[in-house]
Amino acid sequence: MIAIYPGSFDPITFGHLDIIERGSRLFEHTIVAVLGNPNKQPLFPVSQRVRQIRACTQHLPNVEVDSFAGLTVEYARQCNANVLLRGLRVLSDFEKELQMAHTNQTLWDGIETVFLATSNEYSFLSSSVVKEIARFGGSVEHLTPELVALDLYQCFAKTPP
Ligand code: COD
Repeated sequence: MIAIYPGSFDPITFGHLDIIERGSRLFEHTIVAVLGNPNKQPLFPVSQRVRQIRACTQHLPNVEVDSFAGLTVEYARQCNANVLLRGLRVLSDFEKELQMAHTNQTLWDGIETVFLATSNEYSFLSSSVVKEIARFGGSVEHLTPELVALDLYQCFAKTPP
């Protein structure tokens, strides 16, 4: 079974990576799909986010990293994937994710959304938190892979600790 793990990943964190690693044990093939959203102003361009995720998932042979535009279900259909993998952290995630899963089902009834509960140690972690800490000069190596931390320091002109 092929699963798509769609998201913004701006940037990837250890929370995302945990979901990817656990998903790779459940599905034959997992495609991490980075959305190029024209309505959002990301910190990192799509190509850089794809490079970051590829570098962090090299140890997972059944994981592929790609980018897409438009509807997630259309991209899933093109990839012959019928699972959308998503992560849940807090109650507010659940509300948003359930609405998204129901919307996607109305668009294509061949898709199922599978939710993985966050690992305890990453329940507070989001891309926004990581960016905010880096923006104000804090260290983020405990929250995101080293190469991403270095990209963040460069972005916010901080000398690595
Ligand atoms: N632990 C566990 N899971 C986590 C963690 C963590 N610490 N951090 C993030 N996650 C999960 C999120 O809950 C989410 O499931 C996933 O990882 C990706 O998170 P983000 O924030 O990088 O990406 P999102 O949620 O912004 O991605 C939204 C999409 C791009 C998937 C969505 O907007 C989309 O499908 N857009 C395309 C247009 C479309 O098809 N619209 C119709 C459906 S609404």
